[in-house]
Amino acid sequence: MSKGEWAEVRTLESYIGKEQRLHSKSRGVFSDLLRRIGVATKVVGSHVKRAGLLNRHGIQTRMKTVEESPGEFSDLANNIMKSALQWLPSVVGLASRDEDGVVPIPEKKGTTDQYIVLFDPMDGAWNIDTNASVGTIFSIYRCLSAYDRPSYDDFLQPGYKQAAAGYVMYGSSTMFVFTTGQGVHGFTLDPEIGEYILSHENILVPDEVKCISTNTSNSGEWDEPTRRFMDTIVKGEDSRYKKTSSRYIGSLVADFHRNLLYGGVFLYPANVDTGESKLKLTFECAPLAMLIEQAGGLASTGRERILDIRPVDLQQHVPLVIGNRTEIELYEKLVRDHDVETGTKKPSIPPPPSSFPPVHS
Ligand code: FDP
Repeated sequence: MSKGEWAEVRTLESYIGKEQRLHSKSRGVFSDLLRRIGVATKVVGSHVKRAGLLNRHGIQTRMKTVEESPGEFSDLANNIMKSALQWLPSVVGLASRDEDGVVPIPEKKGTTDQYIVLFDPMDGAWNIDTNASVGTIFSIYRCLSAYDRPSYDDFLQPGYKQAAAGYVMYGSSTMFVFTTGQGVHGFTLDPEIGEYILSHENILVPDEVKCISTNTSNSGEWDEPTRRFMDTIVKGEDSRYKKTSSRYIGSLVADFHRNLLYGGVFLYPANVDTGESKLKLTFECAPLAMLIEQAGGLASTGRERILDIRPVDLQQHVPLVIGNRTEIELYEKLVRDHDVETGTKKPSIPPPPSSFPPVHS
């Protein structure tokens, strides 16, 4: 490699370092945390690559257990993430999609820069045995409590307070995609040298709807606005949707990632009878909402901006419609119109906060 070519190579390590240097008061604590997530996901990714050989049958274990209990492979990823993060002095709170409550971790004394990390260790685990892409999602908040132990409320902050969010997709390549509120950047793992290399800087969702992604076998449970929305995109006359294709992997990270790069909408709407969706606000929806907004798109329940929702429970489920701004606004309009028609008009969507809080301590 020539000197010029080397100058072009930017690793996750060097990128984080560069971002850190922009903050004169930064002590590198936040950067260390991001780096640690990078290392942990390399370990998870190396196991995913050998999943077929390790006899860790995510799907089979899952099918033996109740629907929401994690499979063996999810357990492995969960343990790797916990081991990697629990000893960091800055991590005072940890929560995993696969565990009830918060994860017990060693008490940290006297650290000034304290963070809460929430993660979904193995999203889309049902896909593992078919070699389809899966992912790890993470979300980082500042701990607001003045004591060394965070309170439960520290874990229940609205998504707009996230200091950073991201995911790692274990697909044909392994990609680390994250935002600290300064755009969305993607790094591809070079397996030869074991480094994440900057491959997608400042990702912006294209203003076209290449893909519409939802589990259509749930269509019998959709509400009226969701039906109208899907009809507009799938059957409608609007030239904007002439080239739209239906694409659904059933692995949120993979469906989101594809739509982020190509343009499109992912929906997991509420079941009309229960009002509930499968996806979890804190572990799945809020981090992806921060990413999509940073990439120029939107994420909503239809009635509320995802990032404005203050969770009431760590494992809370919310409907999610996420992707291109124009289509999410259309979905919200259809919901509003329907609420007016049926006389159940809900409060209007609150304006977004001006910005994400600054990070880098
Ligand atoms: P999984 O259960 O395999 O972990 O929320 C978890 C999730 O996958 C998402 O990754 C995925 O988008 C969704 O569930 C798929 O749910 P359906 O099978 O109901 O479509």
